Amino acid sequence: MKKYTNINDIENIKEAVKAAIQLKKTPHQDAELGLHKTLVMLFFNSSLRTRLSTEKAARNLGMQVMVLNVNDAWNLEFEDGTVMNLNTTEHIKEAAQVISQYADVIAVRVFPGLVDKEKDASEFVLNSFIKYASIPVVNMESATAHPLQALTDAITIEELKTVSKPKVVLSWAPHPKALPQAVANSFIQMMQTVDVDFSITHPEGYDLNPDIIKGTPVSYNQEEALKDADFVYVKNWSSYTDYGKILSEDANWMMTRAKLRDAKFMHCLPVRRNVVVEDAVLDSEQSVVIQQANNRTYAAQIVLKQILESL
Ligand code: AN0
Ligand code: CP
Repeated sequence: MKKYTNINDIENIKEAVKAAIQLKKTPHQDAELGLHKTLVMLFFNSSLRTRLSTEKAARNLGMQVMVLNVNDAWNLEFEDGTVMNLNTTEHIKEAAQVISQYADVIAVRVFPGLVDKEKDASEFVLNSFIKYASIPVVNMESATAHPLQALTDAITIEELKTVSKPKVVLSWAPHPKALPQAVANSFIQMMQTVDVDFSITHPEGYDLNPDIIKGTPVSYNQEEALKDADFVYVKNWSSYTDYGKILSEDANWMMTRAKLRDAKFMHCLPVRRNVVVEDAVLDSEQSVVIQQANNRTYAAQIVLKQILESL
């Protein structure tokens, strides 16, 4: 694999999910593969899981890891041909090439601004790294996608399912801050790829990019959508149509034990307790959020492994 910027970069997702479940049993089986290879992780935004699990995965493969919080480096310019006499100090052209001298793989986390829809959709930061770096690029959550999380979620569902084709529902939840659509987008694409009965529920005004939704059923009636669900994946996102806006903070959309019934509760974390989901769910046996977080390591490890094999 030459890059991992969206889930389609994985040639065979079913095989990758299986391989990740196997890696979980023998995480050090490829401890030599990454010897003398370096992963540089660049963070434009906060992270707990992605940062630690990706580093852990790289170390399991014998790699060296360097982490740079981009706010500690020079202010980057992304526009071509700009007169850089304002706040930006270094152009992405140099920065990406320089990082490529020190690393064998570069991973980037960069959230959307949620102001300019076209600009966010262009993935200008991630794509600039792809354009100017001479090494493989891994997406650690970009403006529109979080493919490491989606792979994790597929692994978790595969491990925990008790029927061959489980019913999976993505349910919107309220949140006081405007959040990206990235996690939802990648989860939807992943659920469209694996063998599940998948649907989405959210309030009116929260319809996601139709190019991602495609034929997936969407209901504005949460109660109806959740009927007989095996897995309920809860996530907030800000409006896509009224771009970046919070249109509803309706607490009725919070996930509760009563609504969840017998389903497993999934969330990528971090999660706001008693806003997105009530304590009684998170603290119950039905919550699988910690298993999900654990699987982040093996999702990252299978991705890095396939990239190292292609170097
Ligand atoms: C981010 C988001 O919703 O995309 C990161 C989730 C992994 N969440 C927050 O900023 C709270
Ligand atoms: N789920 C996830 O990506 O968590 P972090 O933002 O903490 O990395």
